[in-house]
Amino acid sequence: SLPVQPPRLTRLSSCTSLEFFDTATSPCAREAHVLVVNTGGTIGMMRRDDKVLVPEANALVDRLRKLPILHDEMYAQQTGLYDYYGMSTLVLPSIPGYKRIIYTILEYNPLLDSSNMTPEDWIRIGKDIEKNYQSYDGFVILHGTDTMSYTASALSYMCENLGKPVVVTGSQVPIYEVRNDGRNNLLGALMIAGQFVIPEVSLYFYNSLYRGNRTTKVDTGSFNAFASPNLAPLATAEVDIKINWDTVWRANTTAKFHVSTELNSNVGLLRLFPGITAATVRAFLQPAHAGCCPGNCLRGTVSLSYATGKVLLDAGLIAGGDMTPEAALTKLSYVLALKGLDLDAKKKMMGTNLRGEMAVDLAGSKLSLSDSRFIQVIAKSLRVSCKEELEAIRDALTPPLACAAAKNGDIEALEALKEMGSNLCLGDYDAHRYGDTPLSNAVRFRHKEVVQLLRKTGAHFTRDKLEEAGTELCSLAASGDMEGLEIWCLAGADLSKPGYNGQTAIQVANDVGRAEMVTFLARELMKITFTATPT
Ligand code: ASN
Repeated sequence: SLPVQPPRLTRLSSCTSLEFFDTATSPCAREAHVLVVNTGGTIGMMRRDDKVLVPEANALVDRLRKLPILHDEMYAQQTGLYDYYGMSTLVLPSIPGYKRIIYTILEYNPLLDSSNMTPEDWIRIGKDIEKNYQSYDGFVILHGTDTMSYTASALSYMCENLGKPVVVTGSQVPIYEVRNDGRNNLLGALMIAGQFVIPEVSLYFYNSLYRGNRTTKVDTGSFNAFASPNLAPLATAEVDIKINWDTVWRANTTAKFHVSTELNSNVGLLRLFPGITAATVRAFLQPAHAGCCPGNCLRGTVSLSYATGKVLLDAGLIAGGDMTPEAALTKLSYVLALKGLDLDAKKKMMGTNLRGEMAVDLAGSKLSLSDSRFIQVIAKSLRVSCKEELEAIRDALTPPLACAAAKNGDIEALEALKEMGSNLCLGDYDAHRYGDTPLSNAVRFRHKEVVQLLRKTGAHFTRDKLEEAGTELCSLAASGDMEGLEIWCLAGADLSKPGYNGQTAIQVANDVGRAEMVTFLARELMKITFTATPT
């Protein structure tokens, strides 16, 4: 049950530092914010009198608000949720051991049955993720099941250097019906997107989280509609949520997140069958010029050890390994559209594992997270060997190391930590006392480049910290500290946020006659006005 507390705004304006309130009973110190993009699908459909299912516009938020397992109205009221985020935002009830998951719904118009979706729709989703990337901890895409695996596969390639979870989900029965799978699917997807750093495009369905580009729809009549034939689930949500951390795919770079929105539409799927003629194949390949061969079986890989396979390879076919047809098709579309690569490089890419869509020959060089040398050295010196212990060490060590690196302005150390798969948004071991995160340390110790690096990898301040920032901004304005204001601004602070006495930084700067600072603040405020946020 929710600890009784005064509304957020009163509480924040009556104290100036996080240390003043009891964080053990302050759930808002532990909130995660997820953006839910509602593209359509059965999950939000209504059954007409003639039993036909049709999408229903502008209904989901209000309907979810009335479902206590998906929304906690009391918490929303007590914390001023709507004042802060608007009426499209909801909050999950408290789940022991979890952050409070706040979610904002962005609904598409028109809502689509996924069998009517095209690559244009994938691009739209990708753009919305990119536009909102810095403001959210994770993303849930509500989508129809018919083409969900195609969308998840396409997004997995389009999202380059992804550092946050993108979970695609939907349902077989509308969320408003008495017996339905939508509530569980949405709830599970939200919990995973808000609580865990699984920086992949994944697909959550019927208690399992799969890598999106490994899935295929296998059943229209079962709640268990998807299979991932060649890769075990990334997570299972039974009595406990168990994450298979060693399987989780991570971009091993600190490069900026980017969504590639170029896709080549001259691609197609041709199923080889006994008796198919050369003329059929030739006619099919006319416009496309490219062929990649995923297996015809659900499970397993294309075998190159047969004479027939060899003939196809000699004819220019690229073996698709254990990719699903959905993963192979969308990969072809993505790779062919890449700029600055010749055809040979593109062919090579088709046979390379880009986002965990195909098994790799580990005789090669790629190291997995648990092989990371640093962790091994530590593990050896501490005499641990099993996977769980290694993970525990990594999870315990990397947040304080990241905080220390941010404090010292050590960009190289941060890059190394990111390459190990650490989440640079996480707080220090004592975050619950001081609220330290790498980003807050970088701001406090004024390391501009570190702030930029952290923002690039998606780090952001919590709502509390941003609320609190108003007072800090005013005091910086009063003391004429331009550098301080700049760094807060880089870190994502809202310059229009008032301080404890209701004045904003620009008013303070004006009152004390700092003309240069007023100009600076006015310019920055203008920029913010033009940055779109979803409502
Ligand atoms: N026809 C629906 C869709 O793909 C099926 C579903 O969502 N269960 O949009």
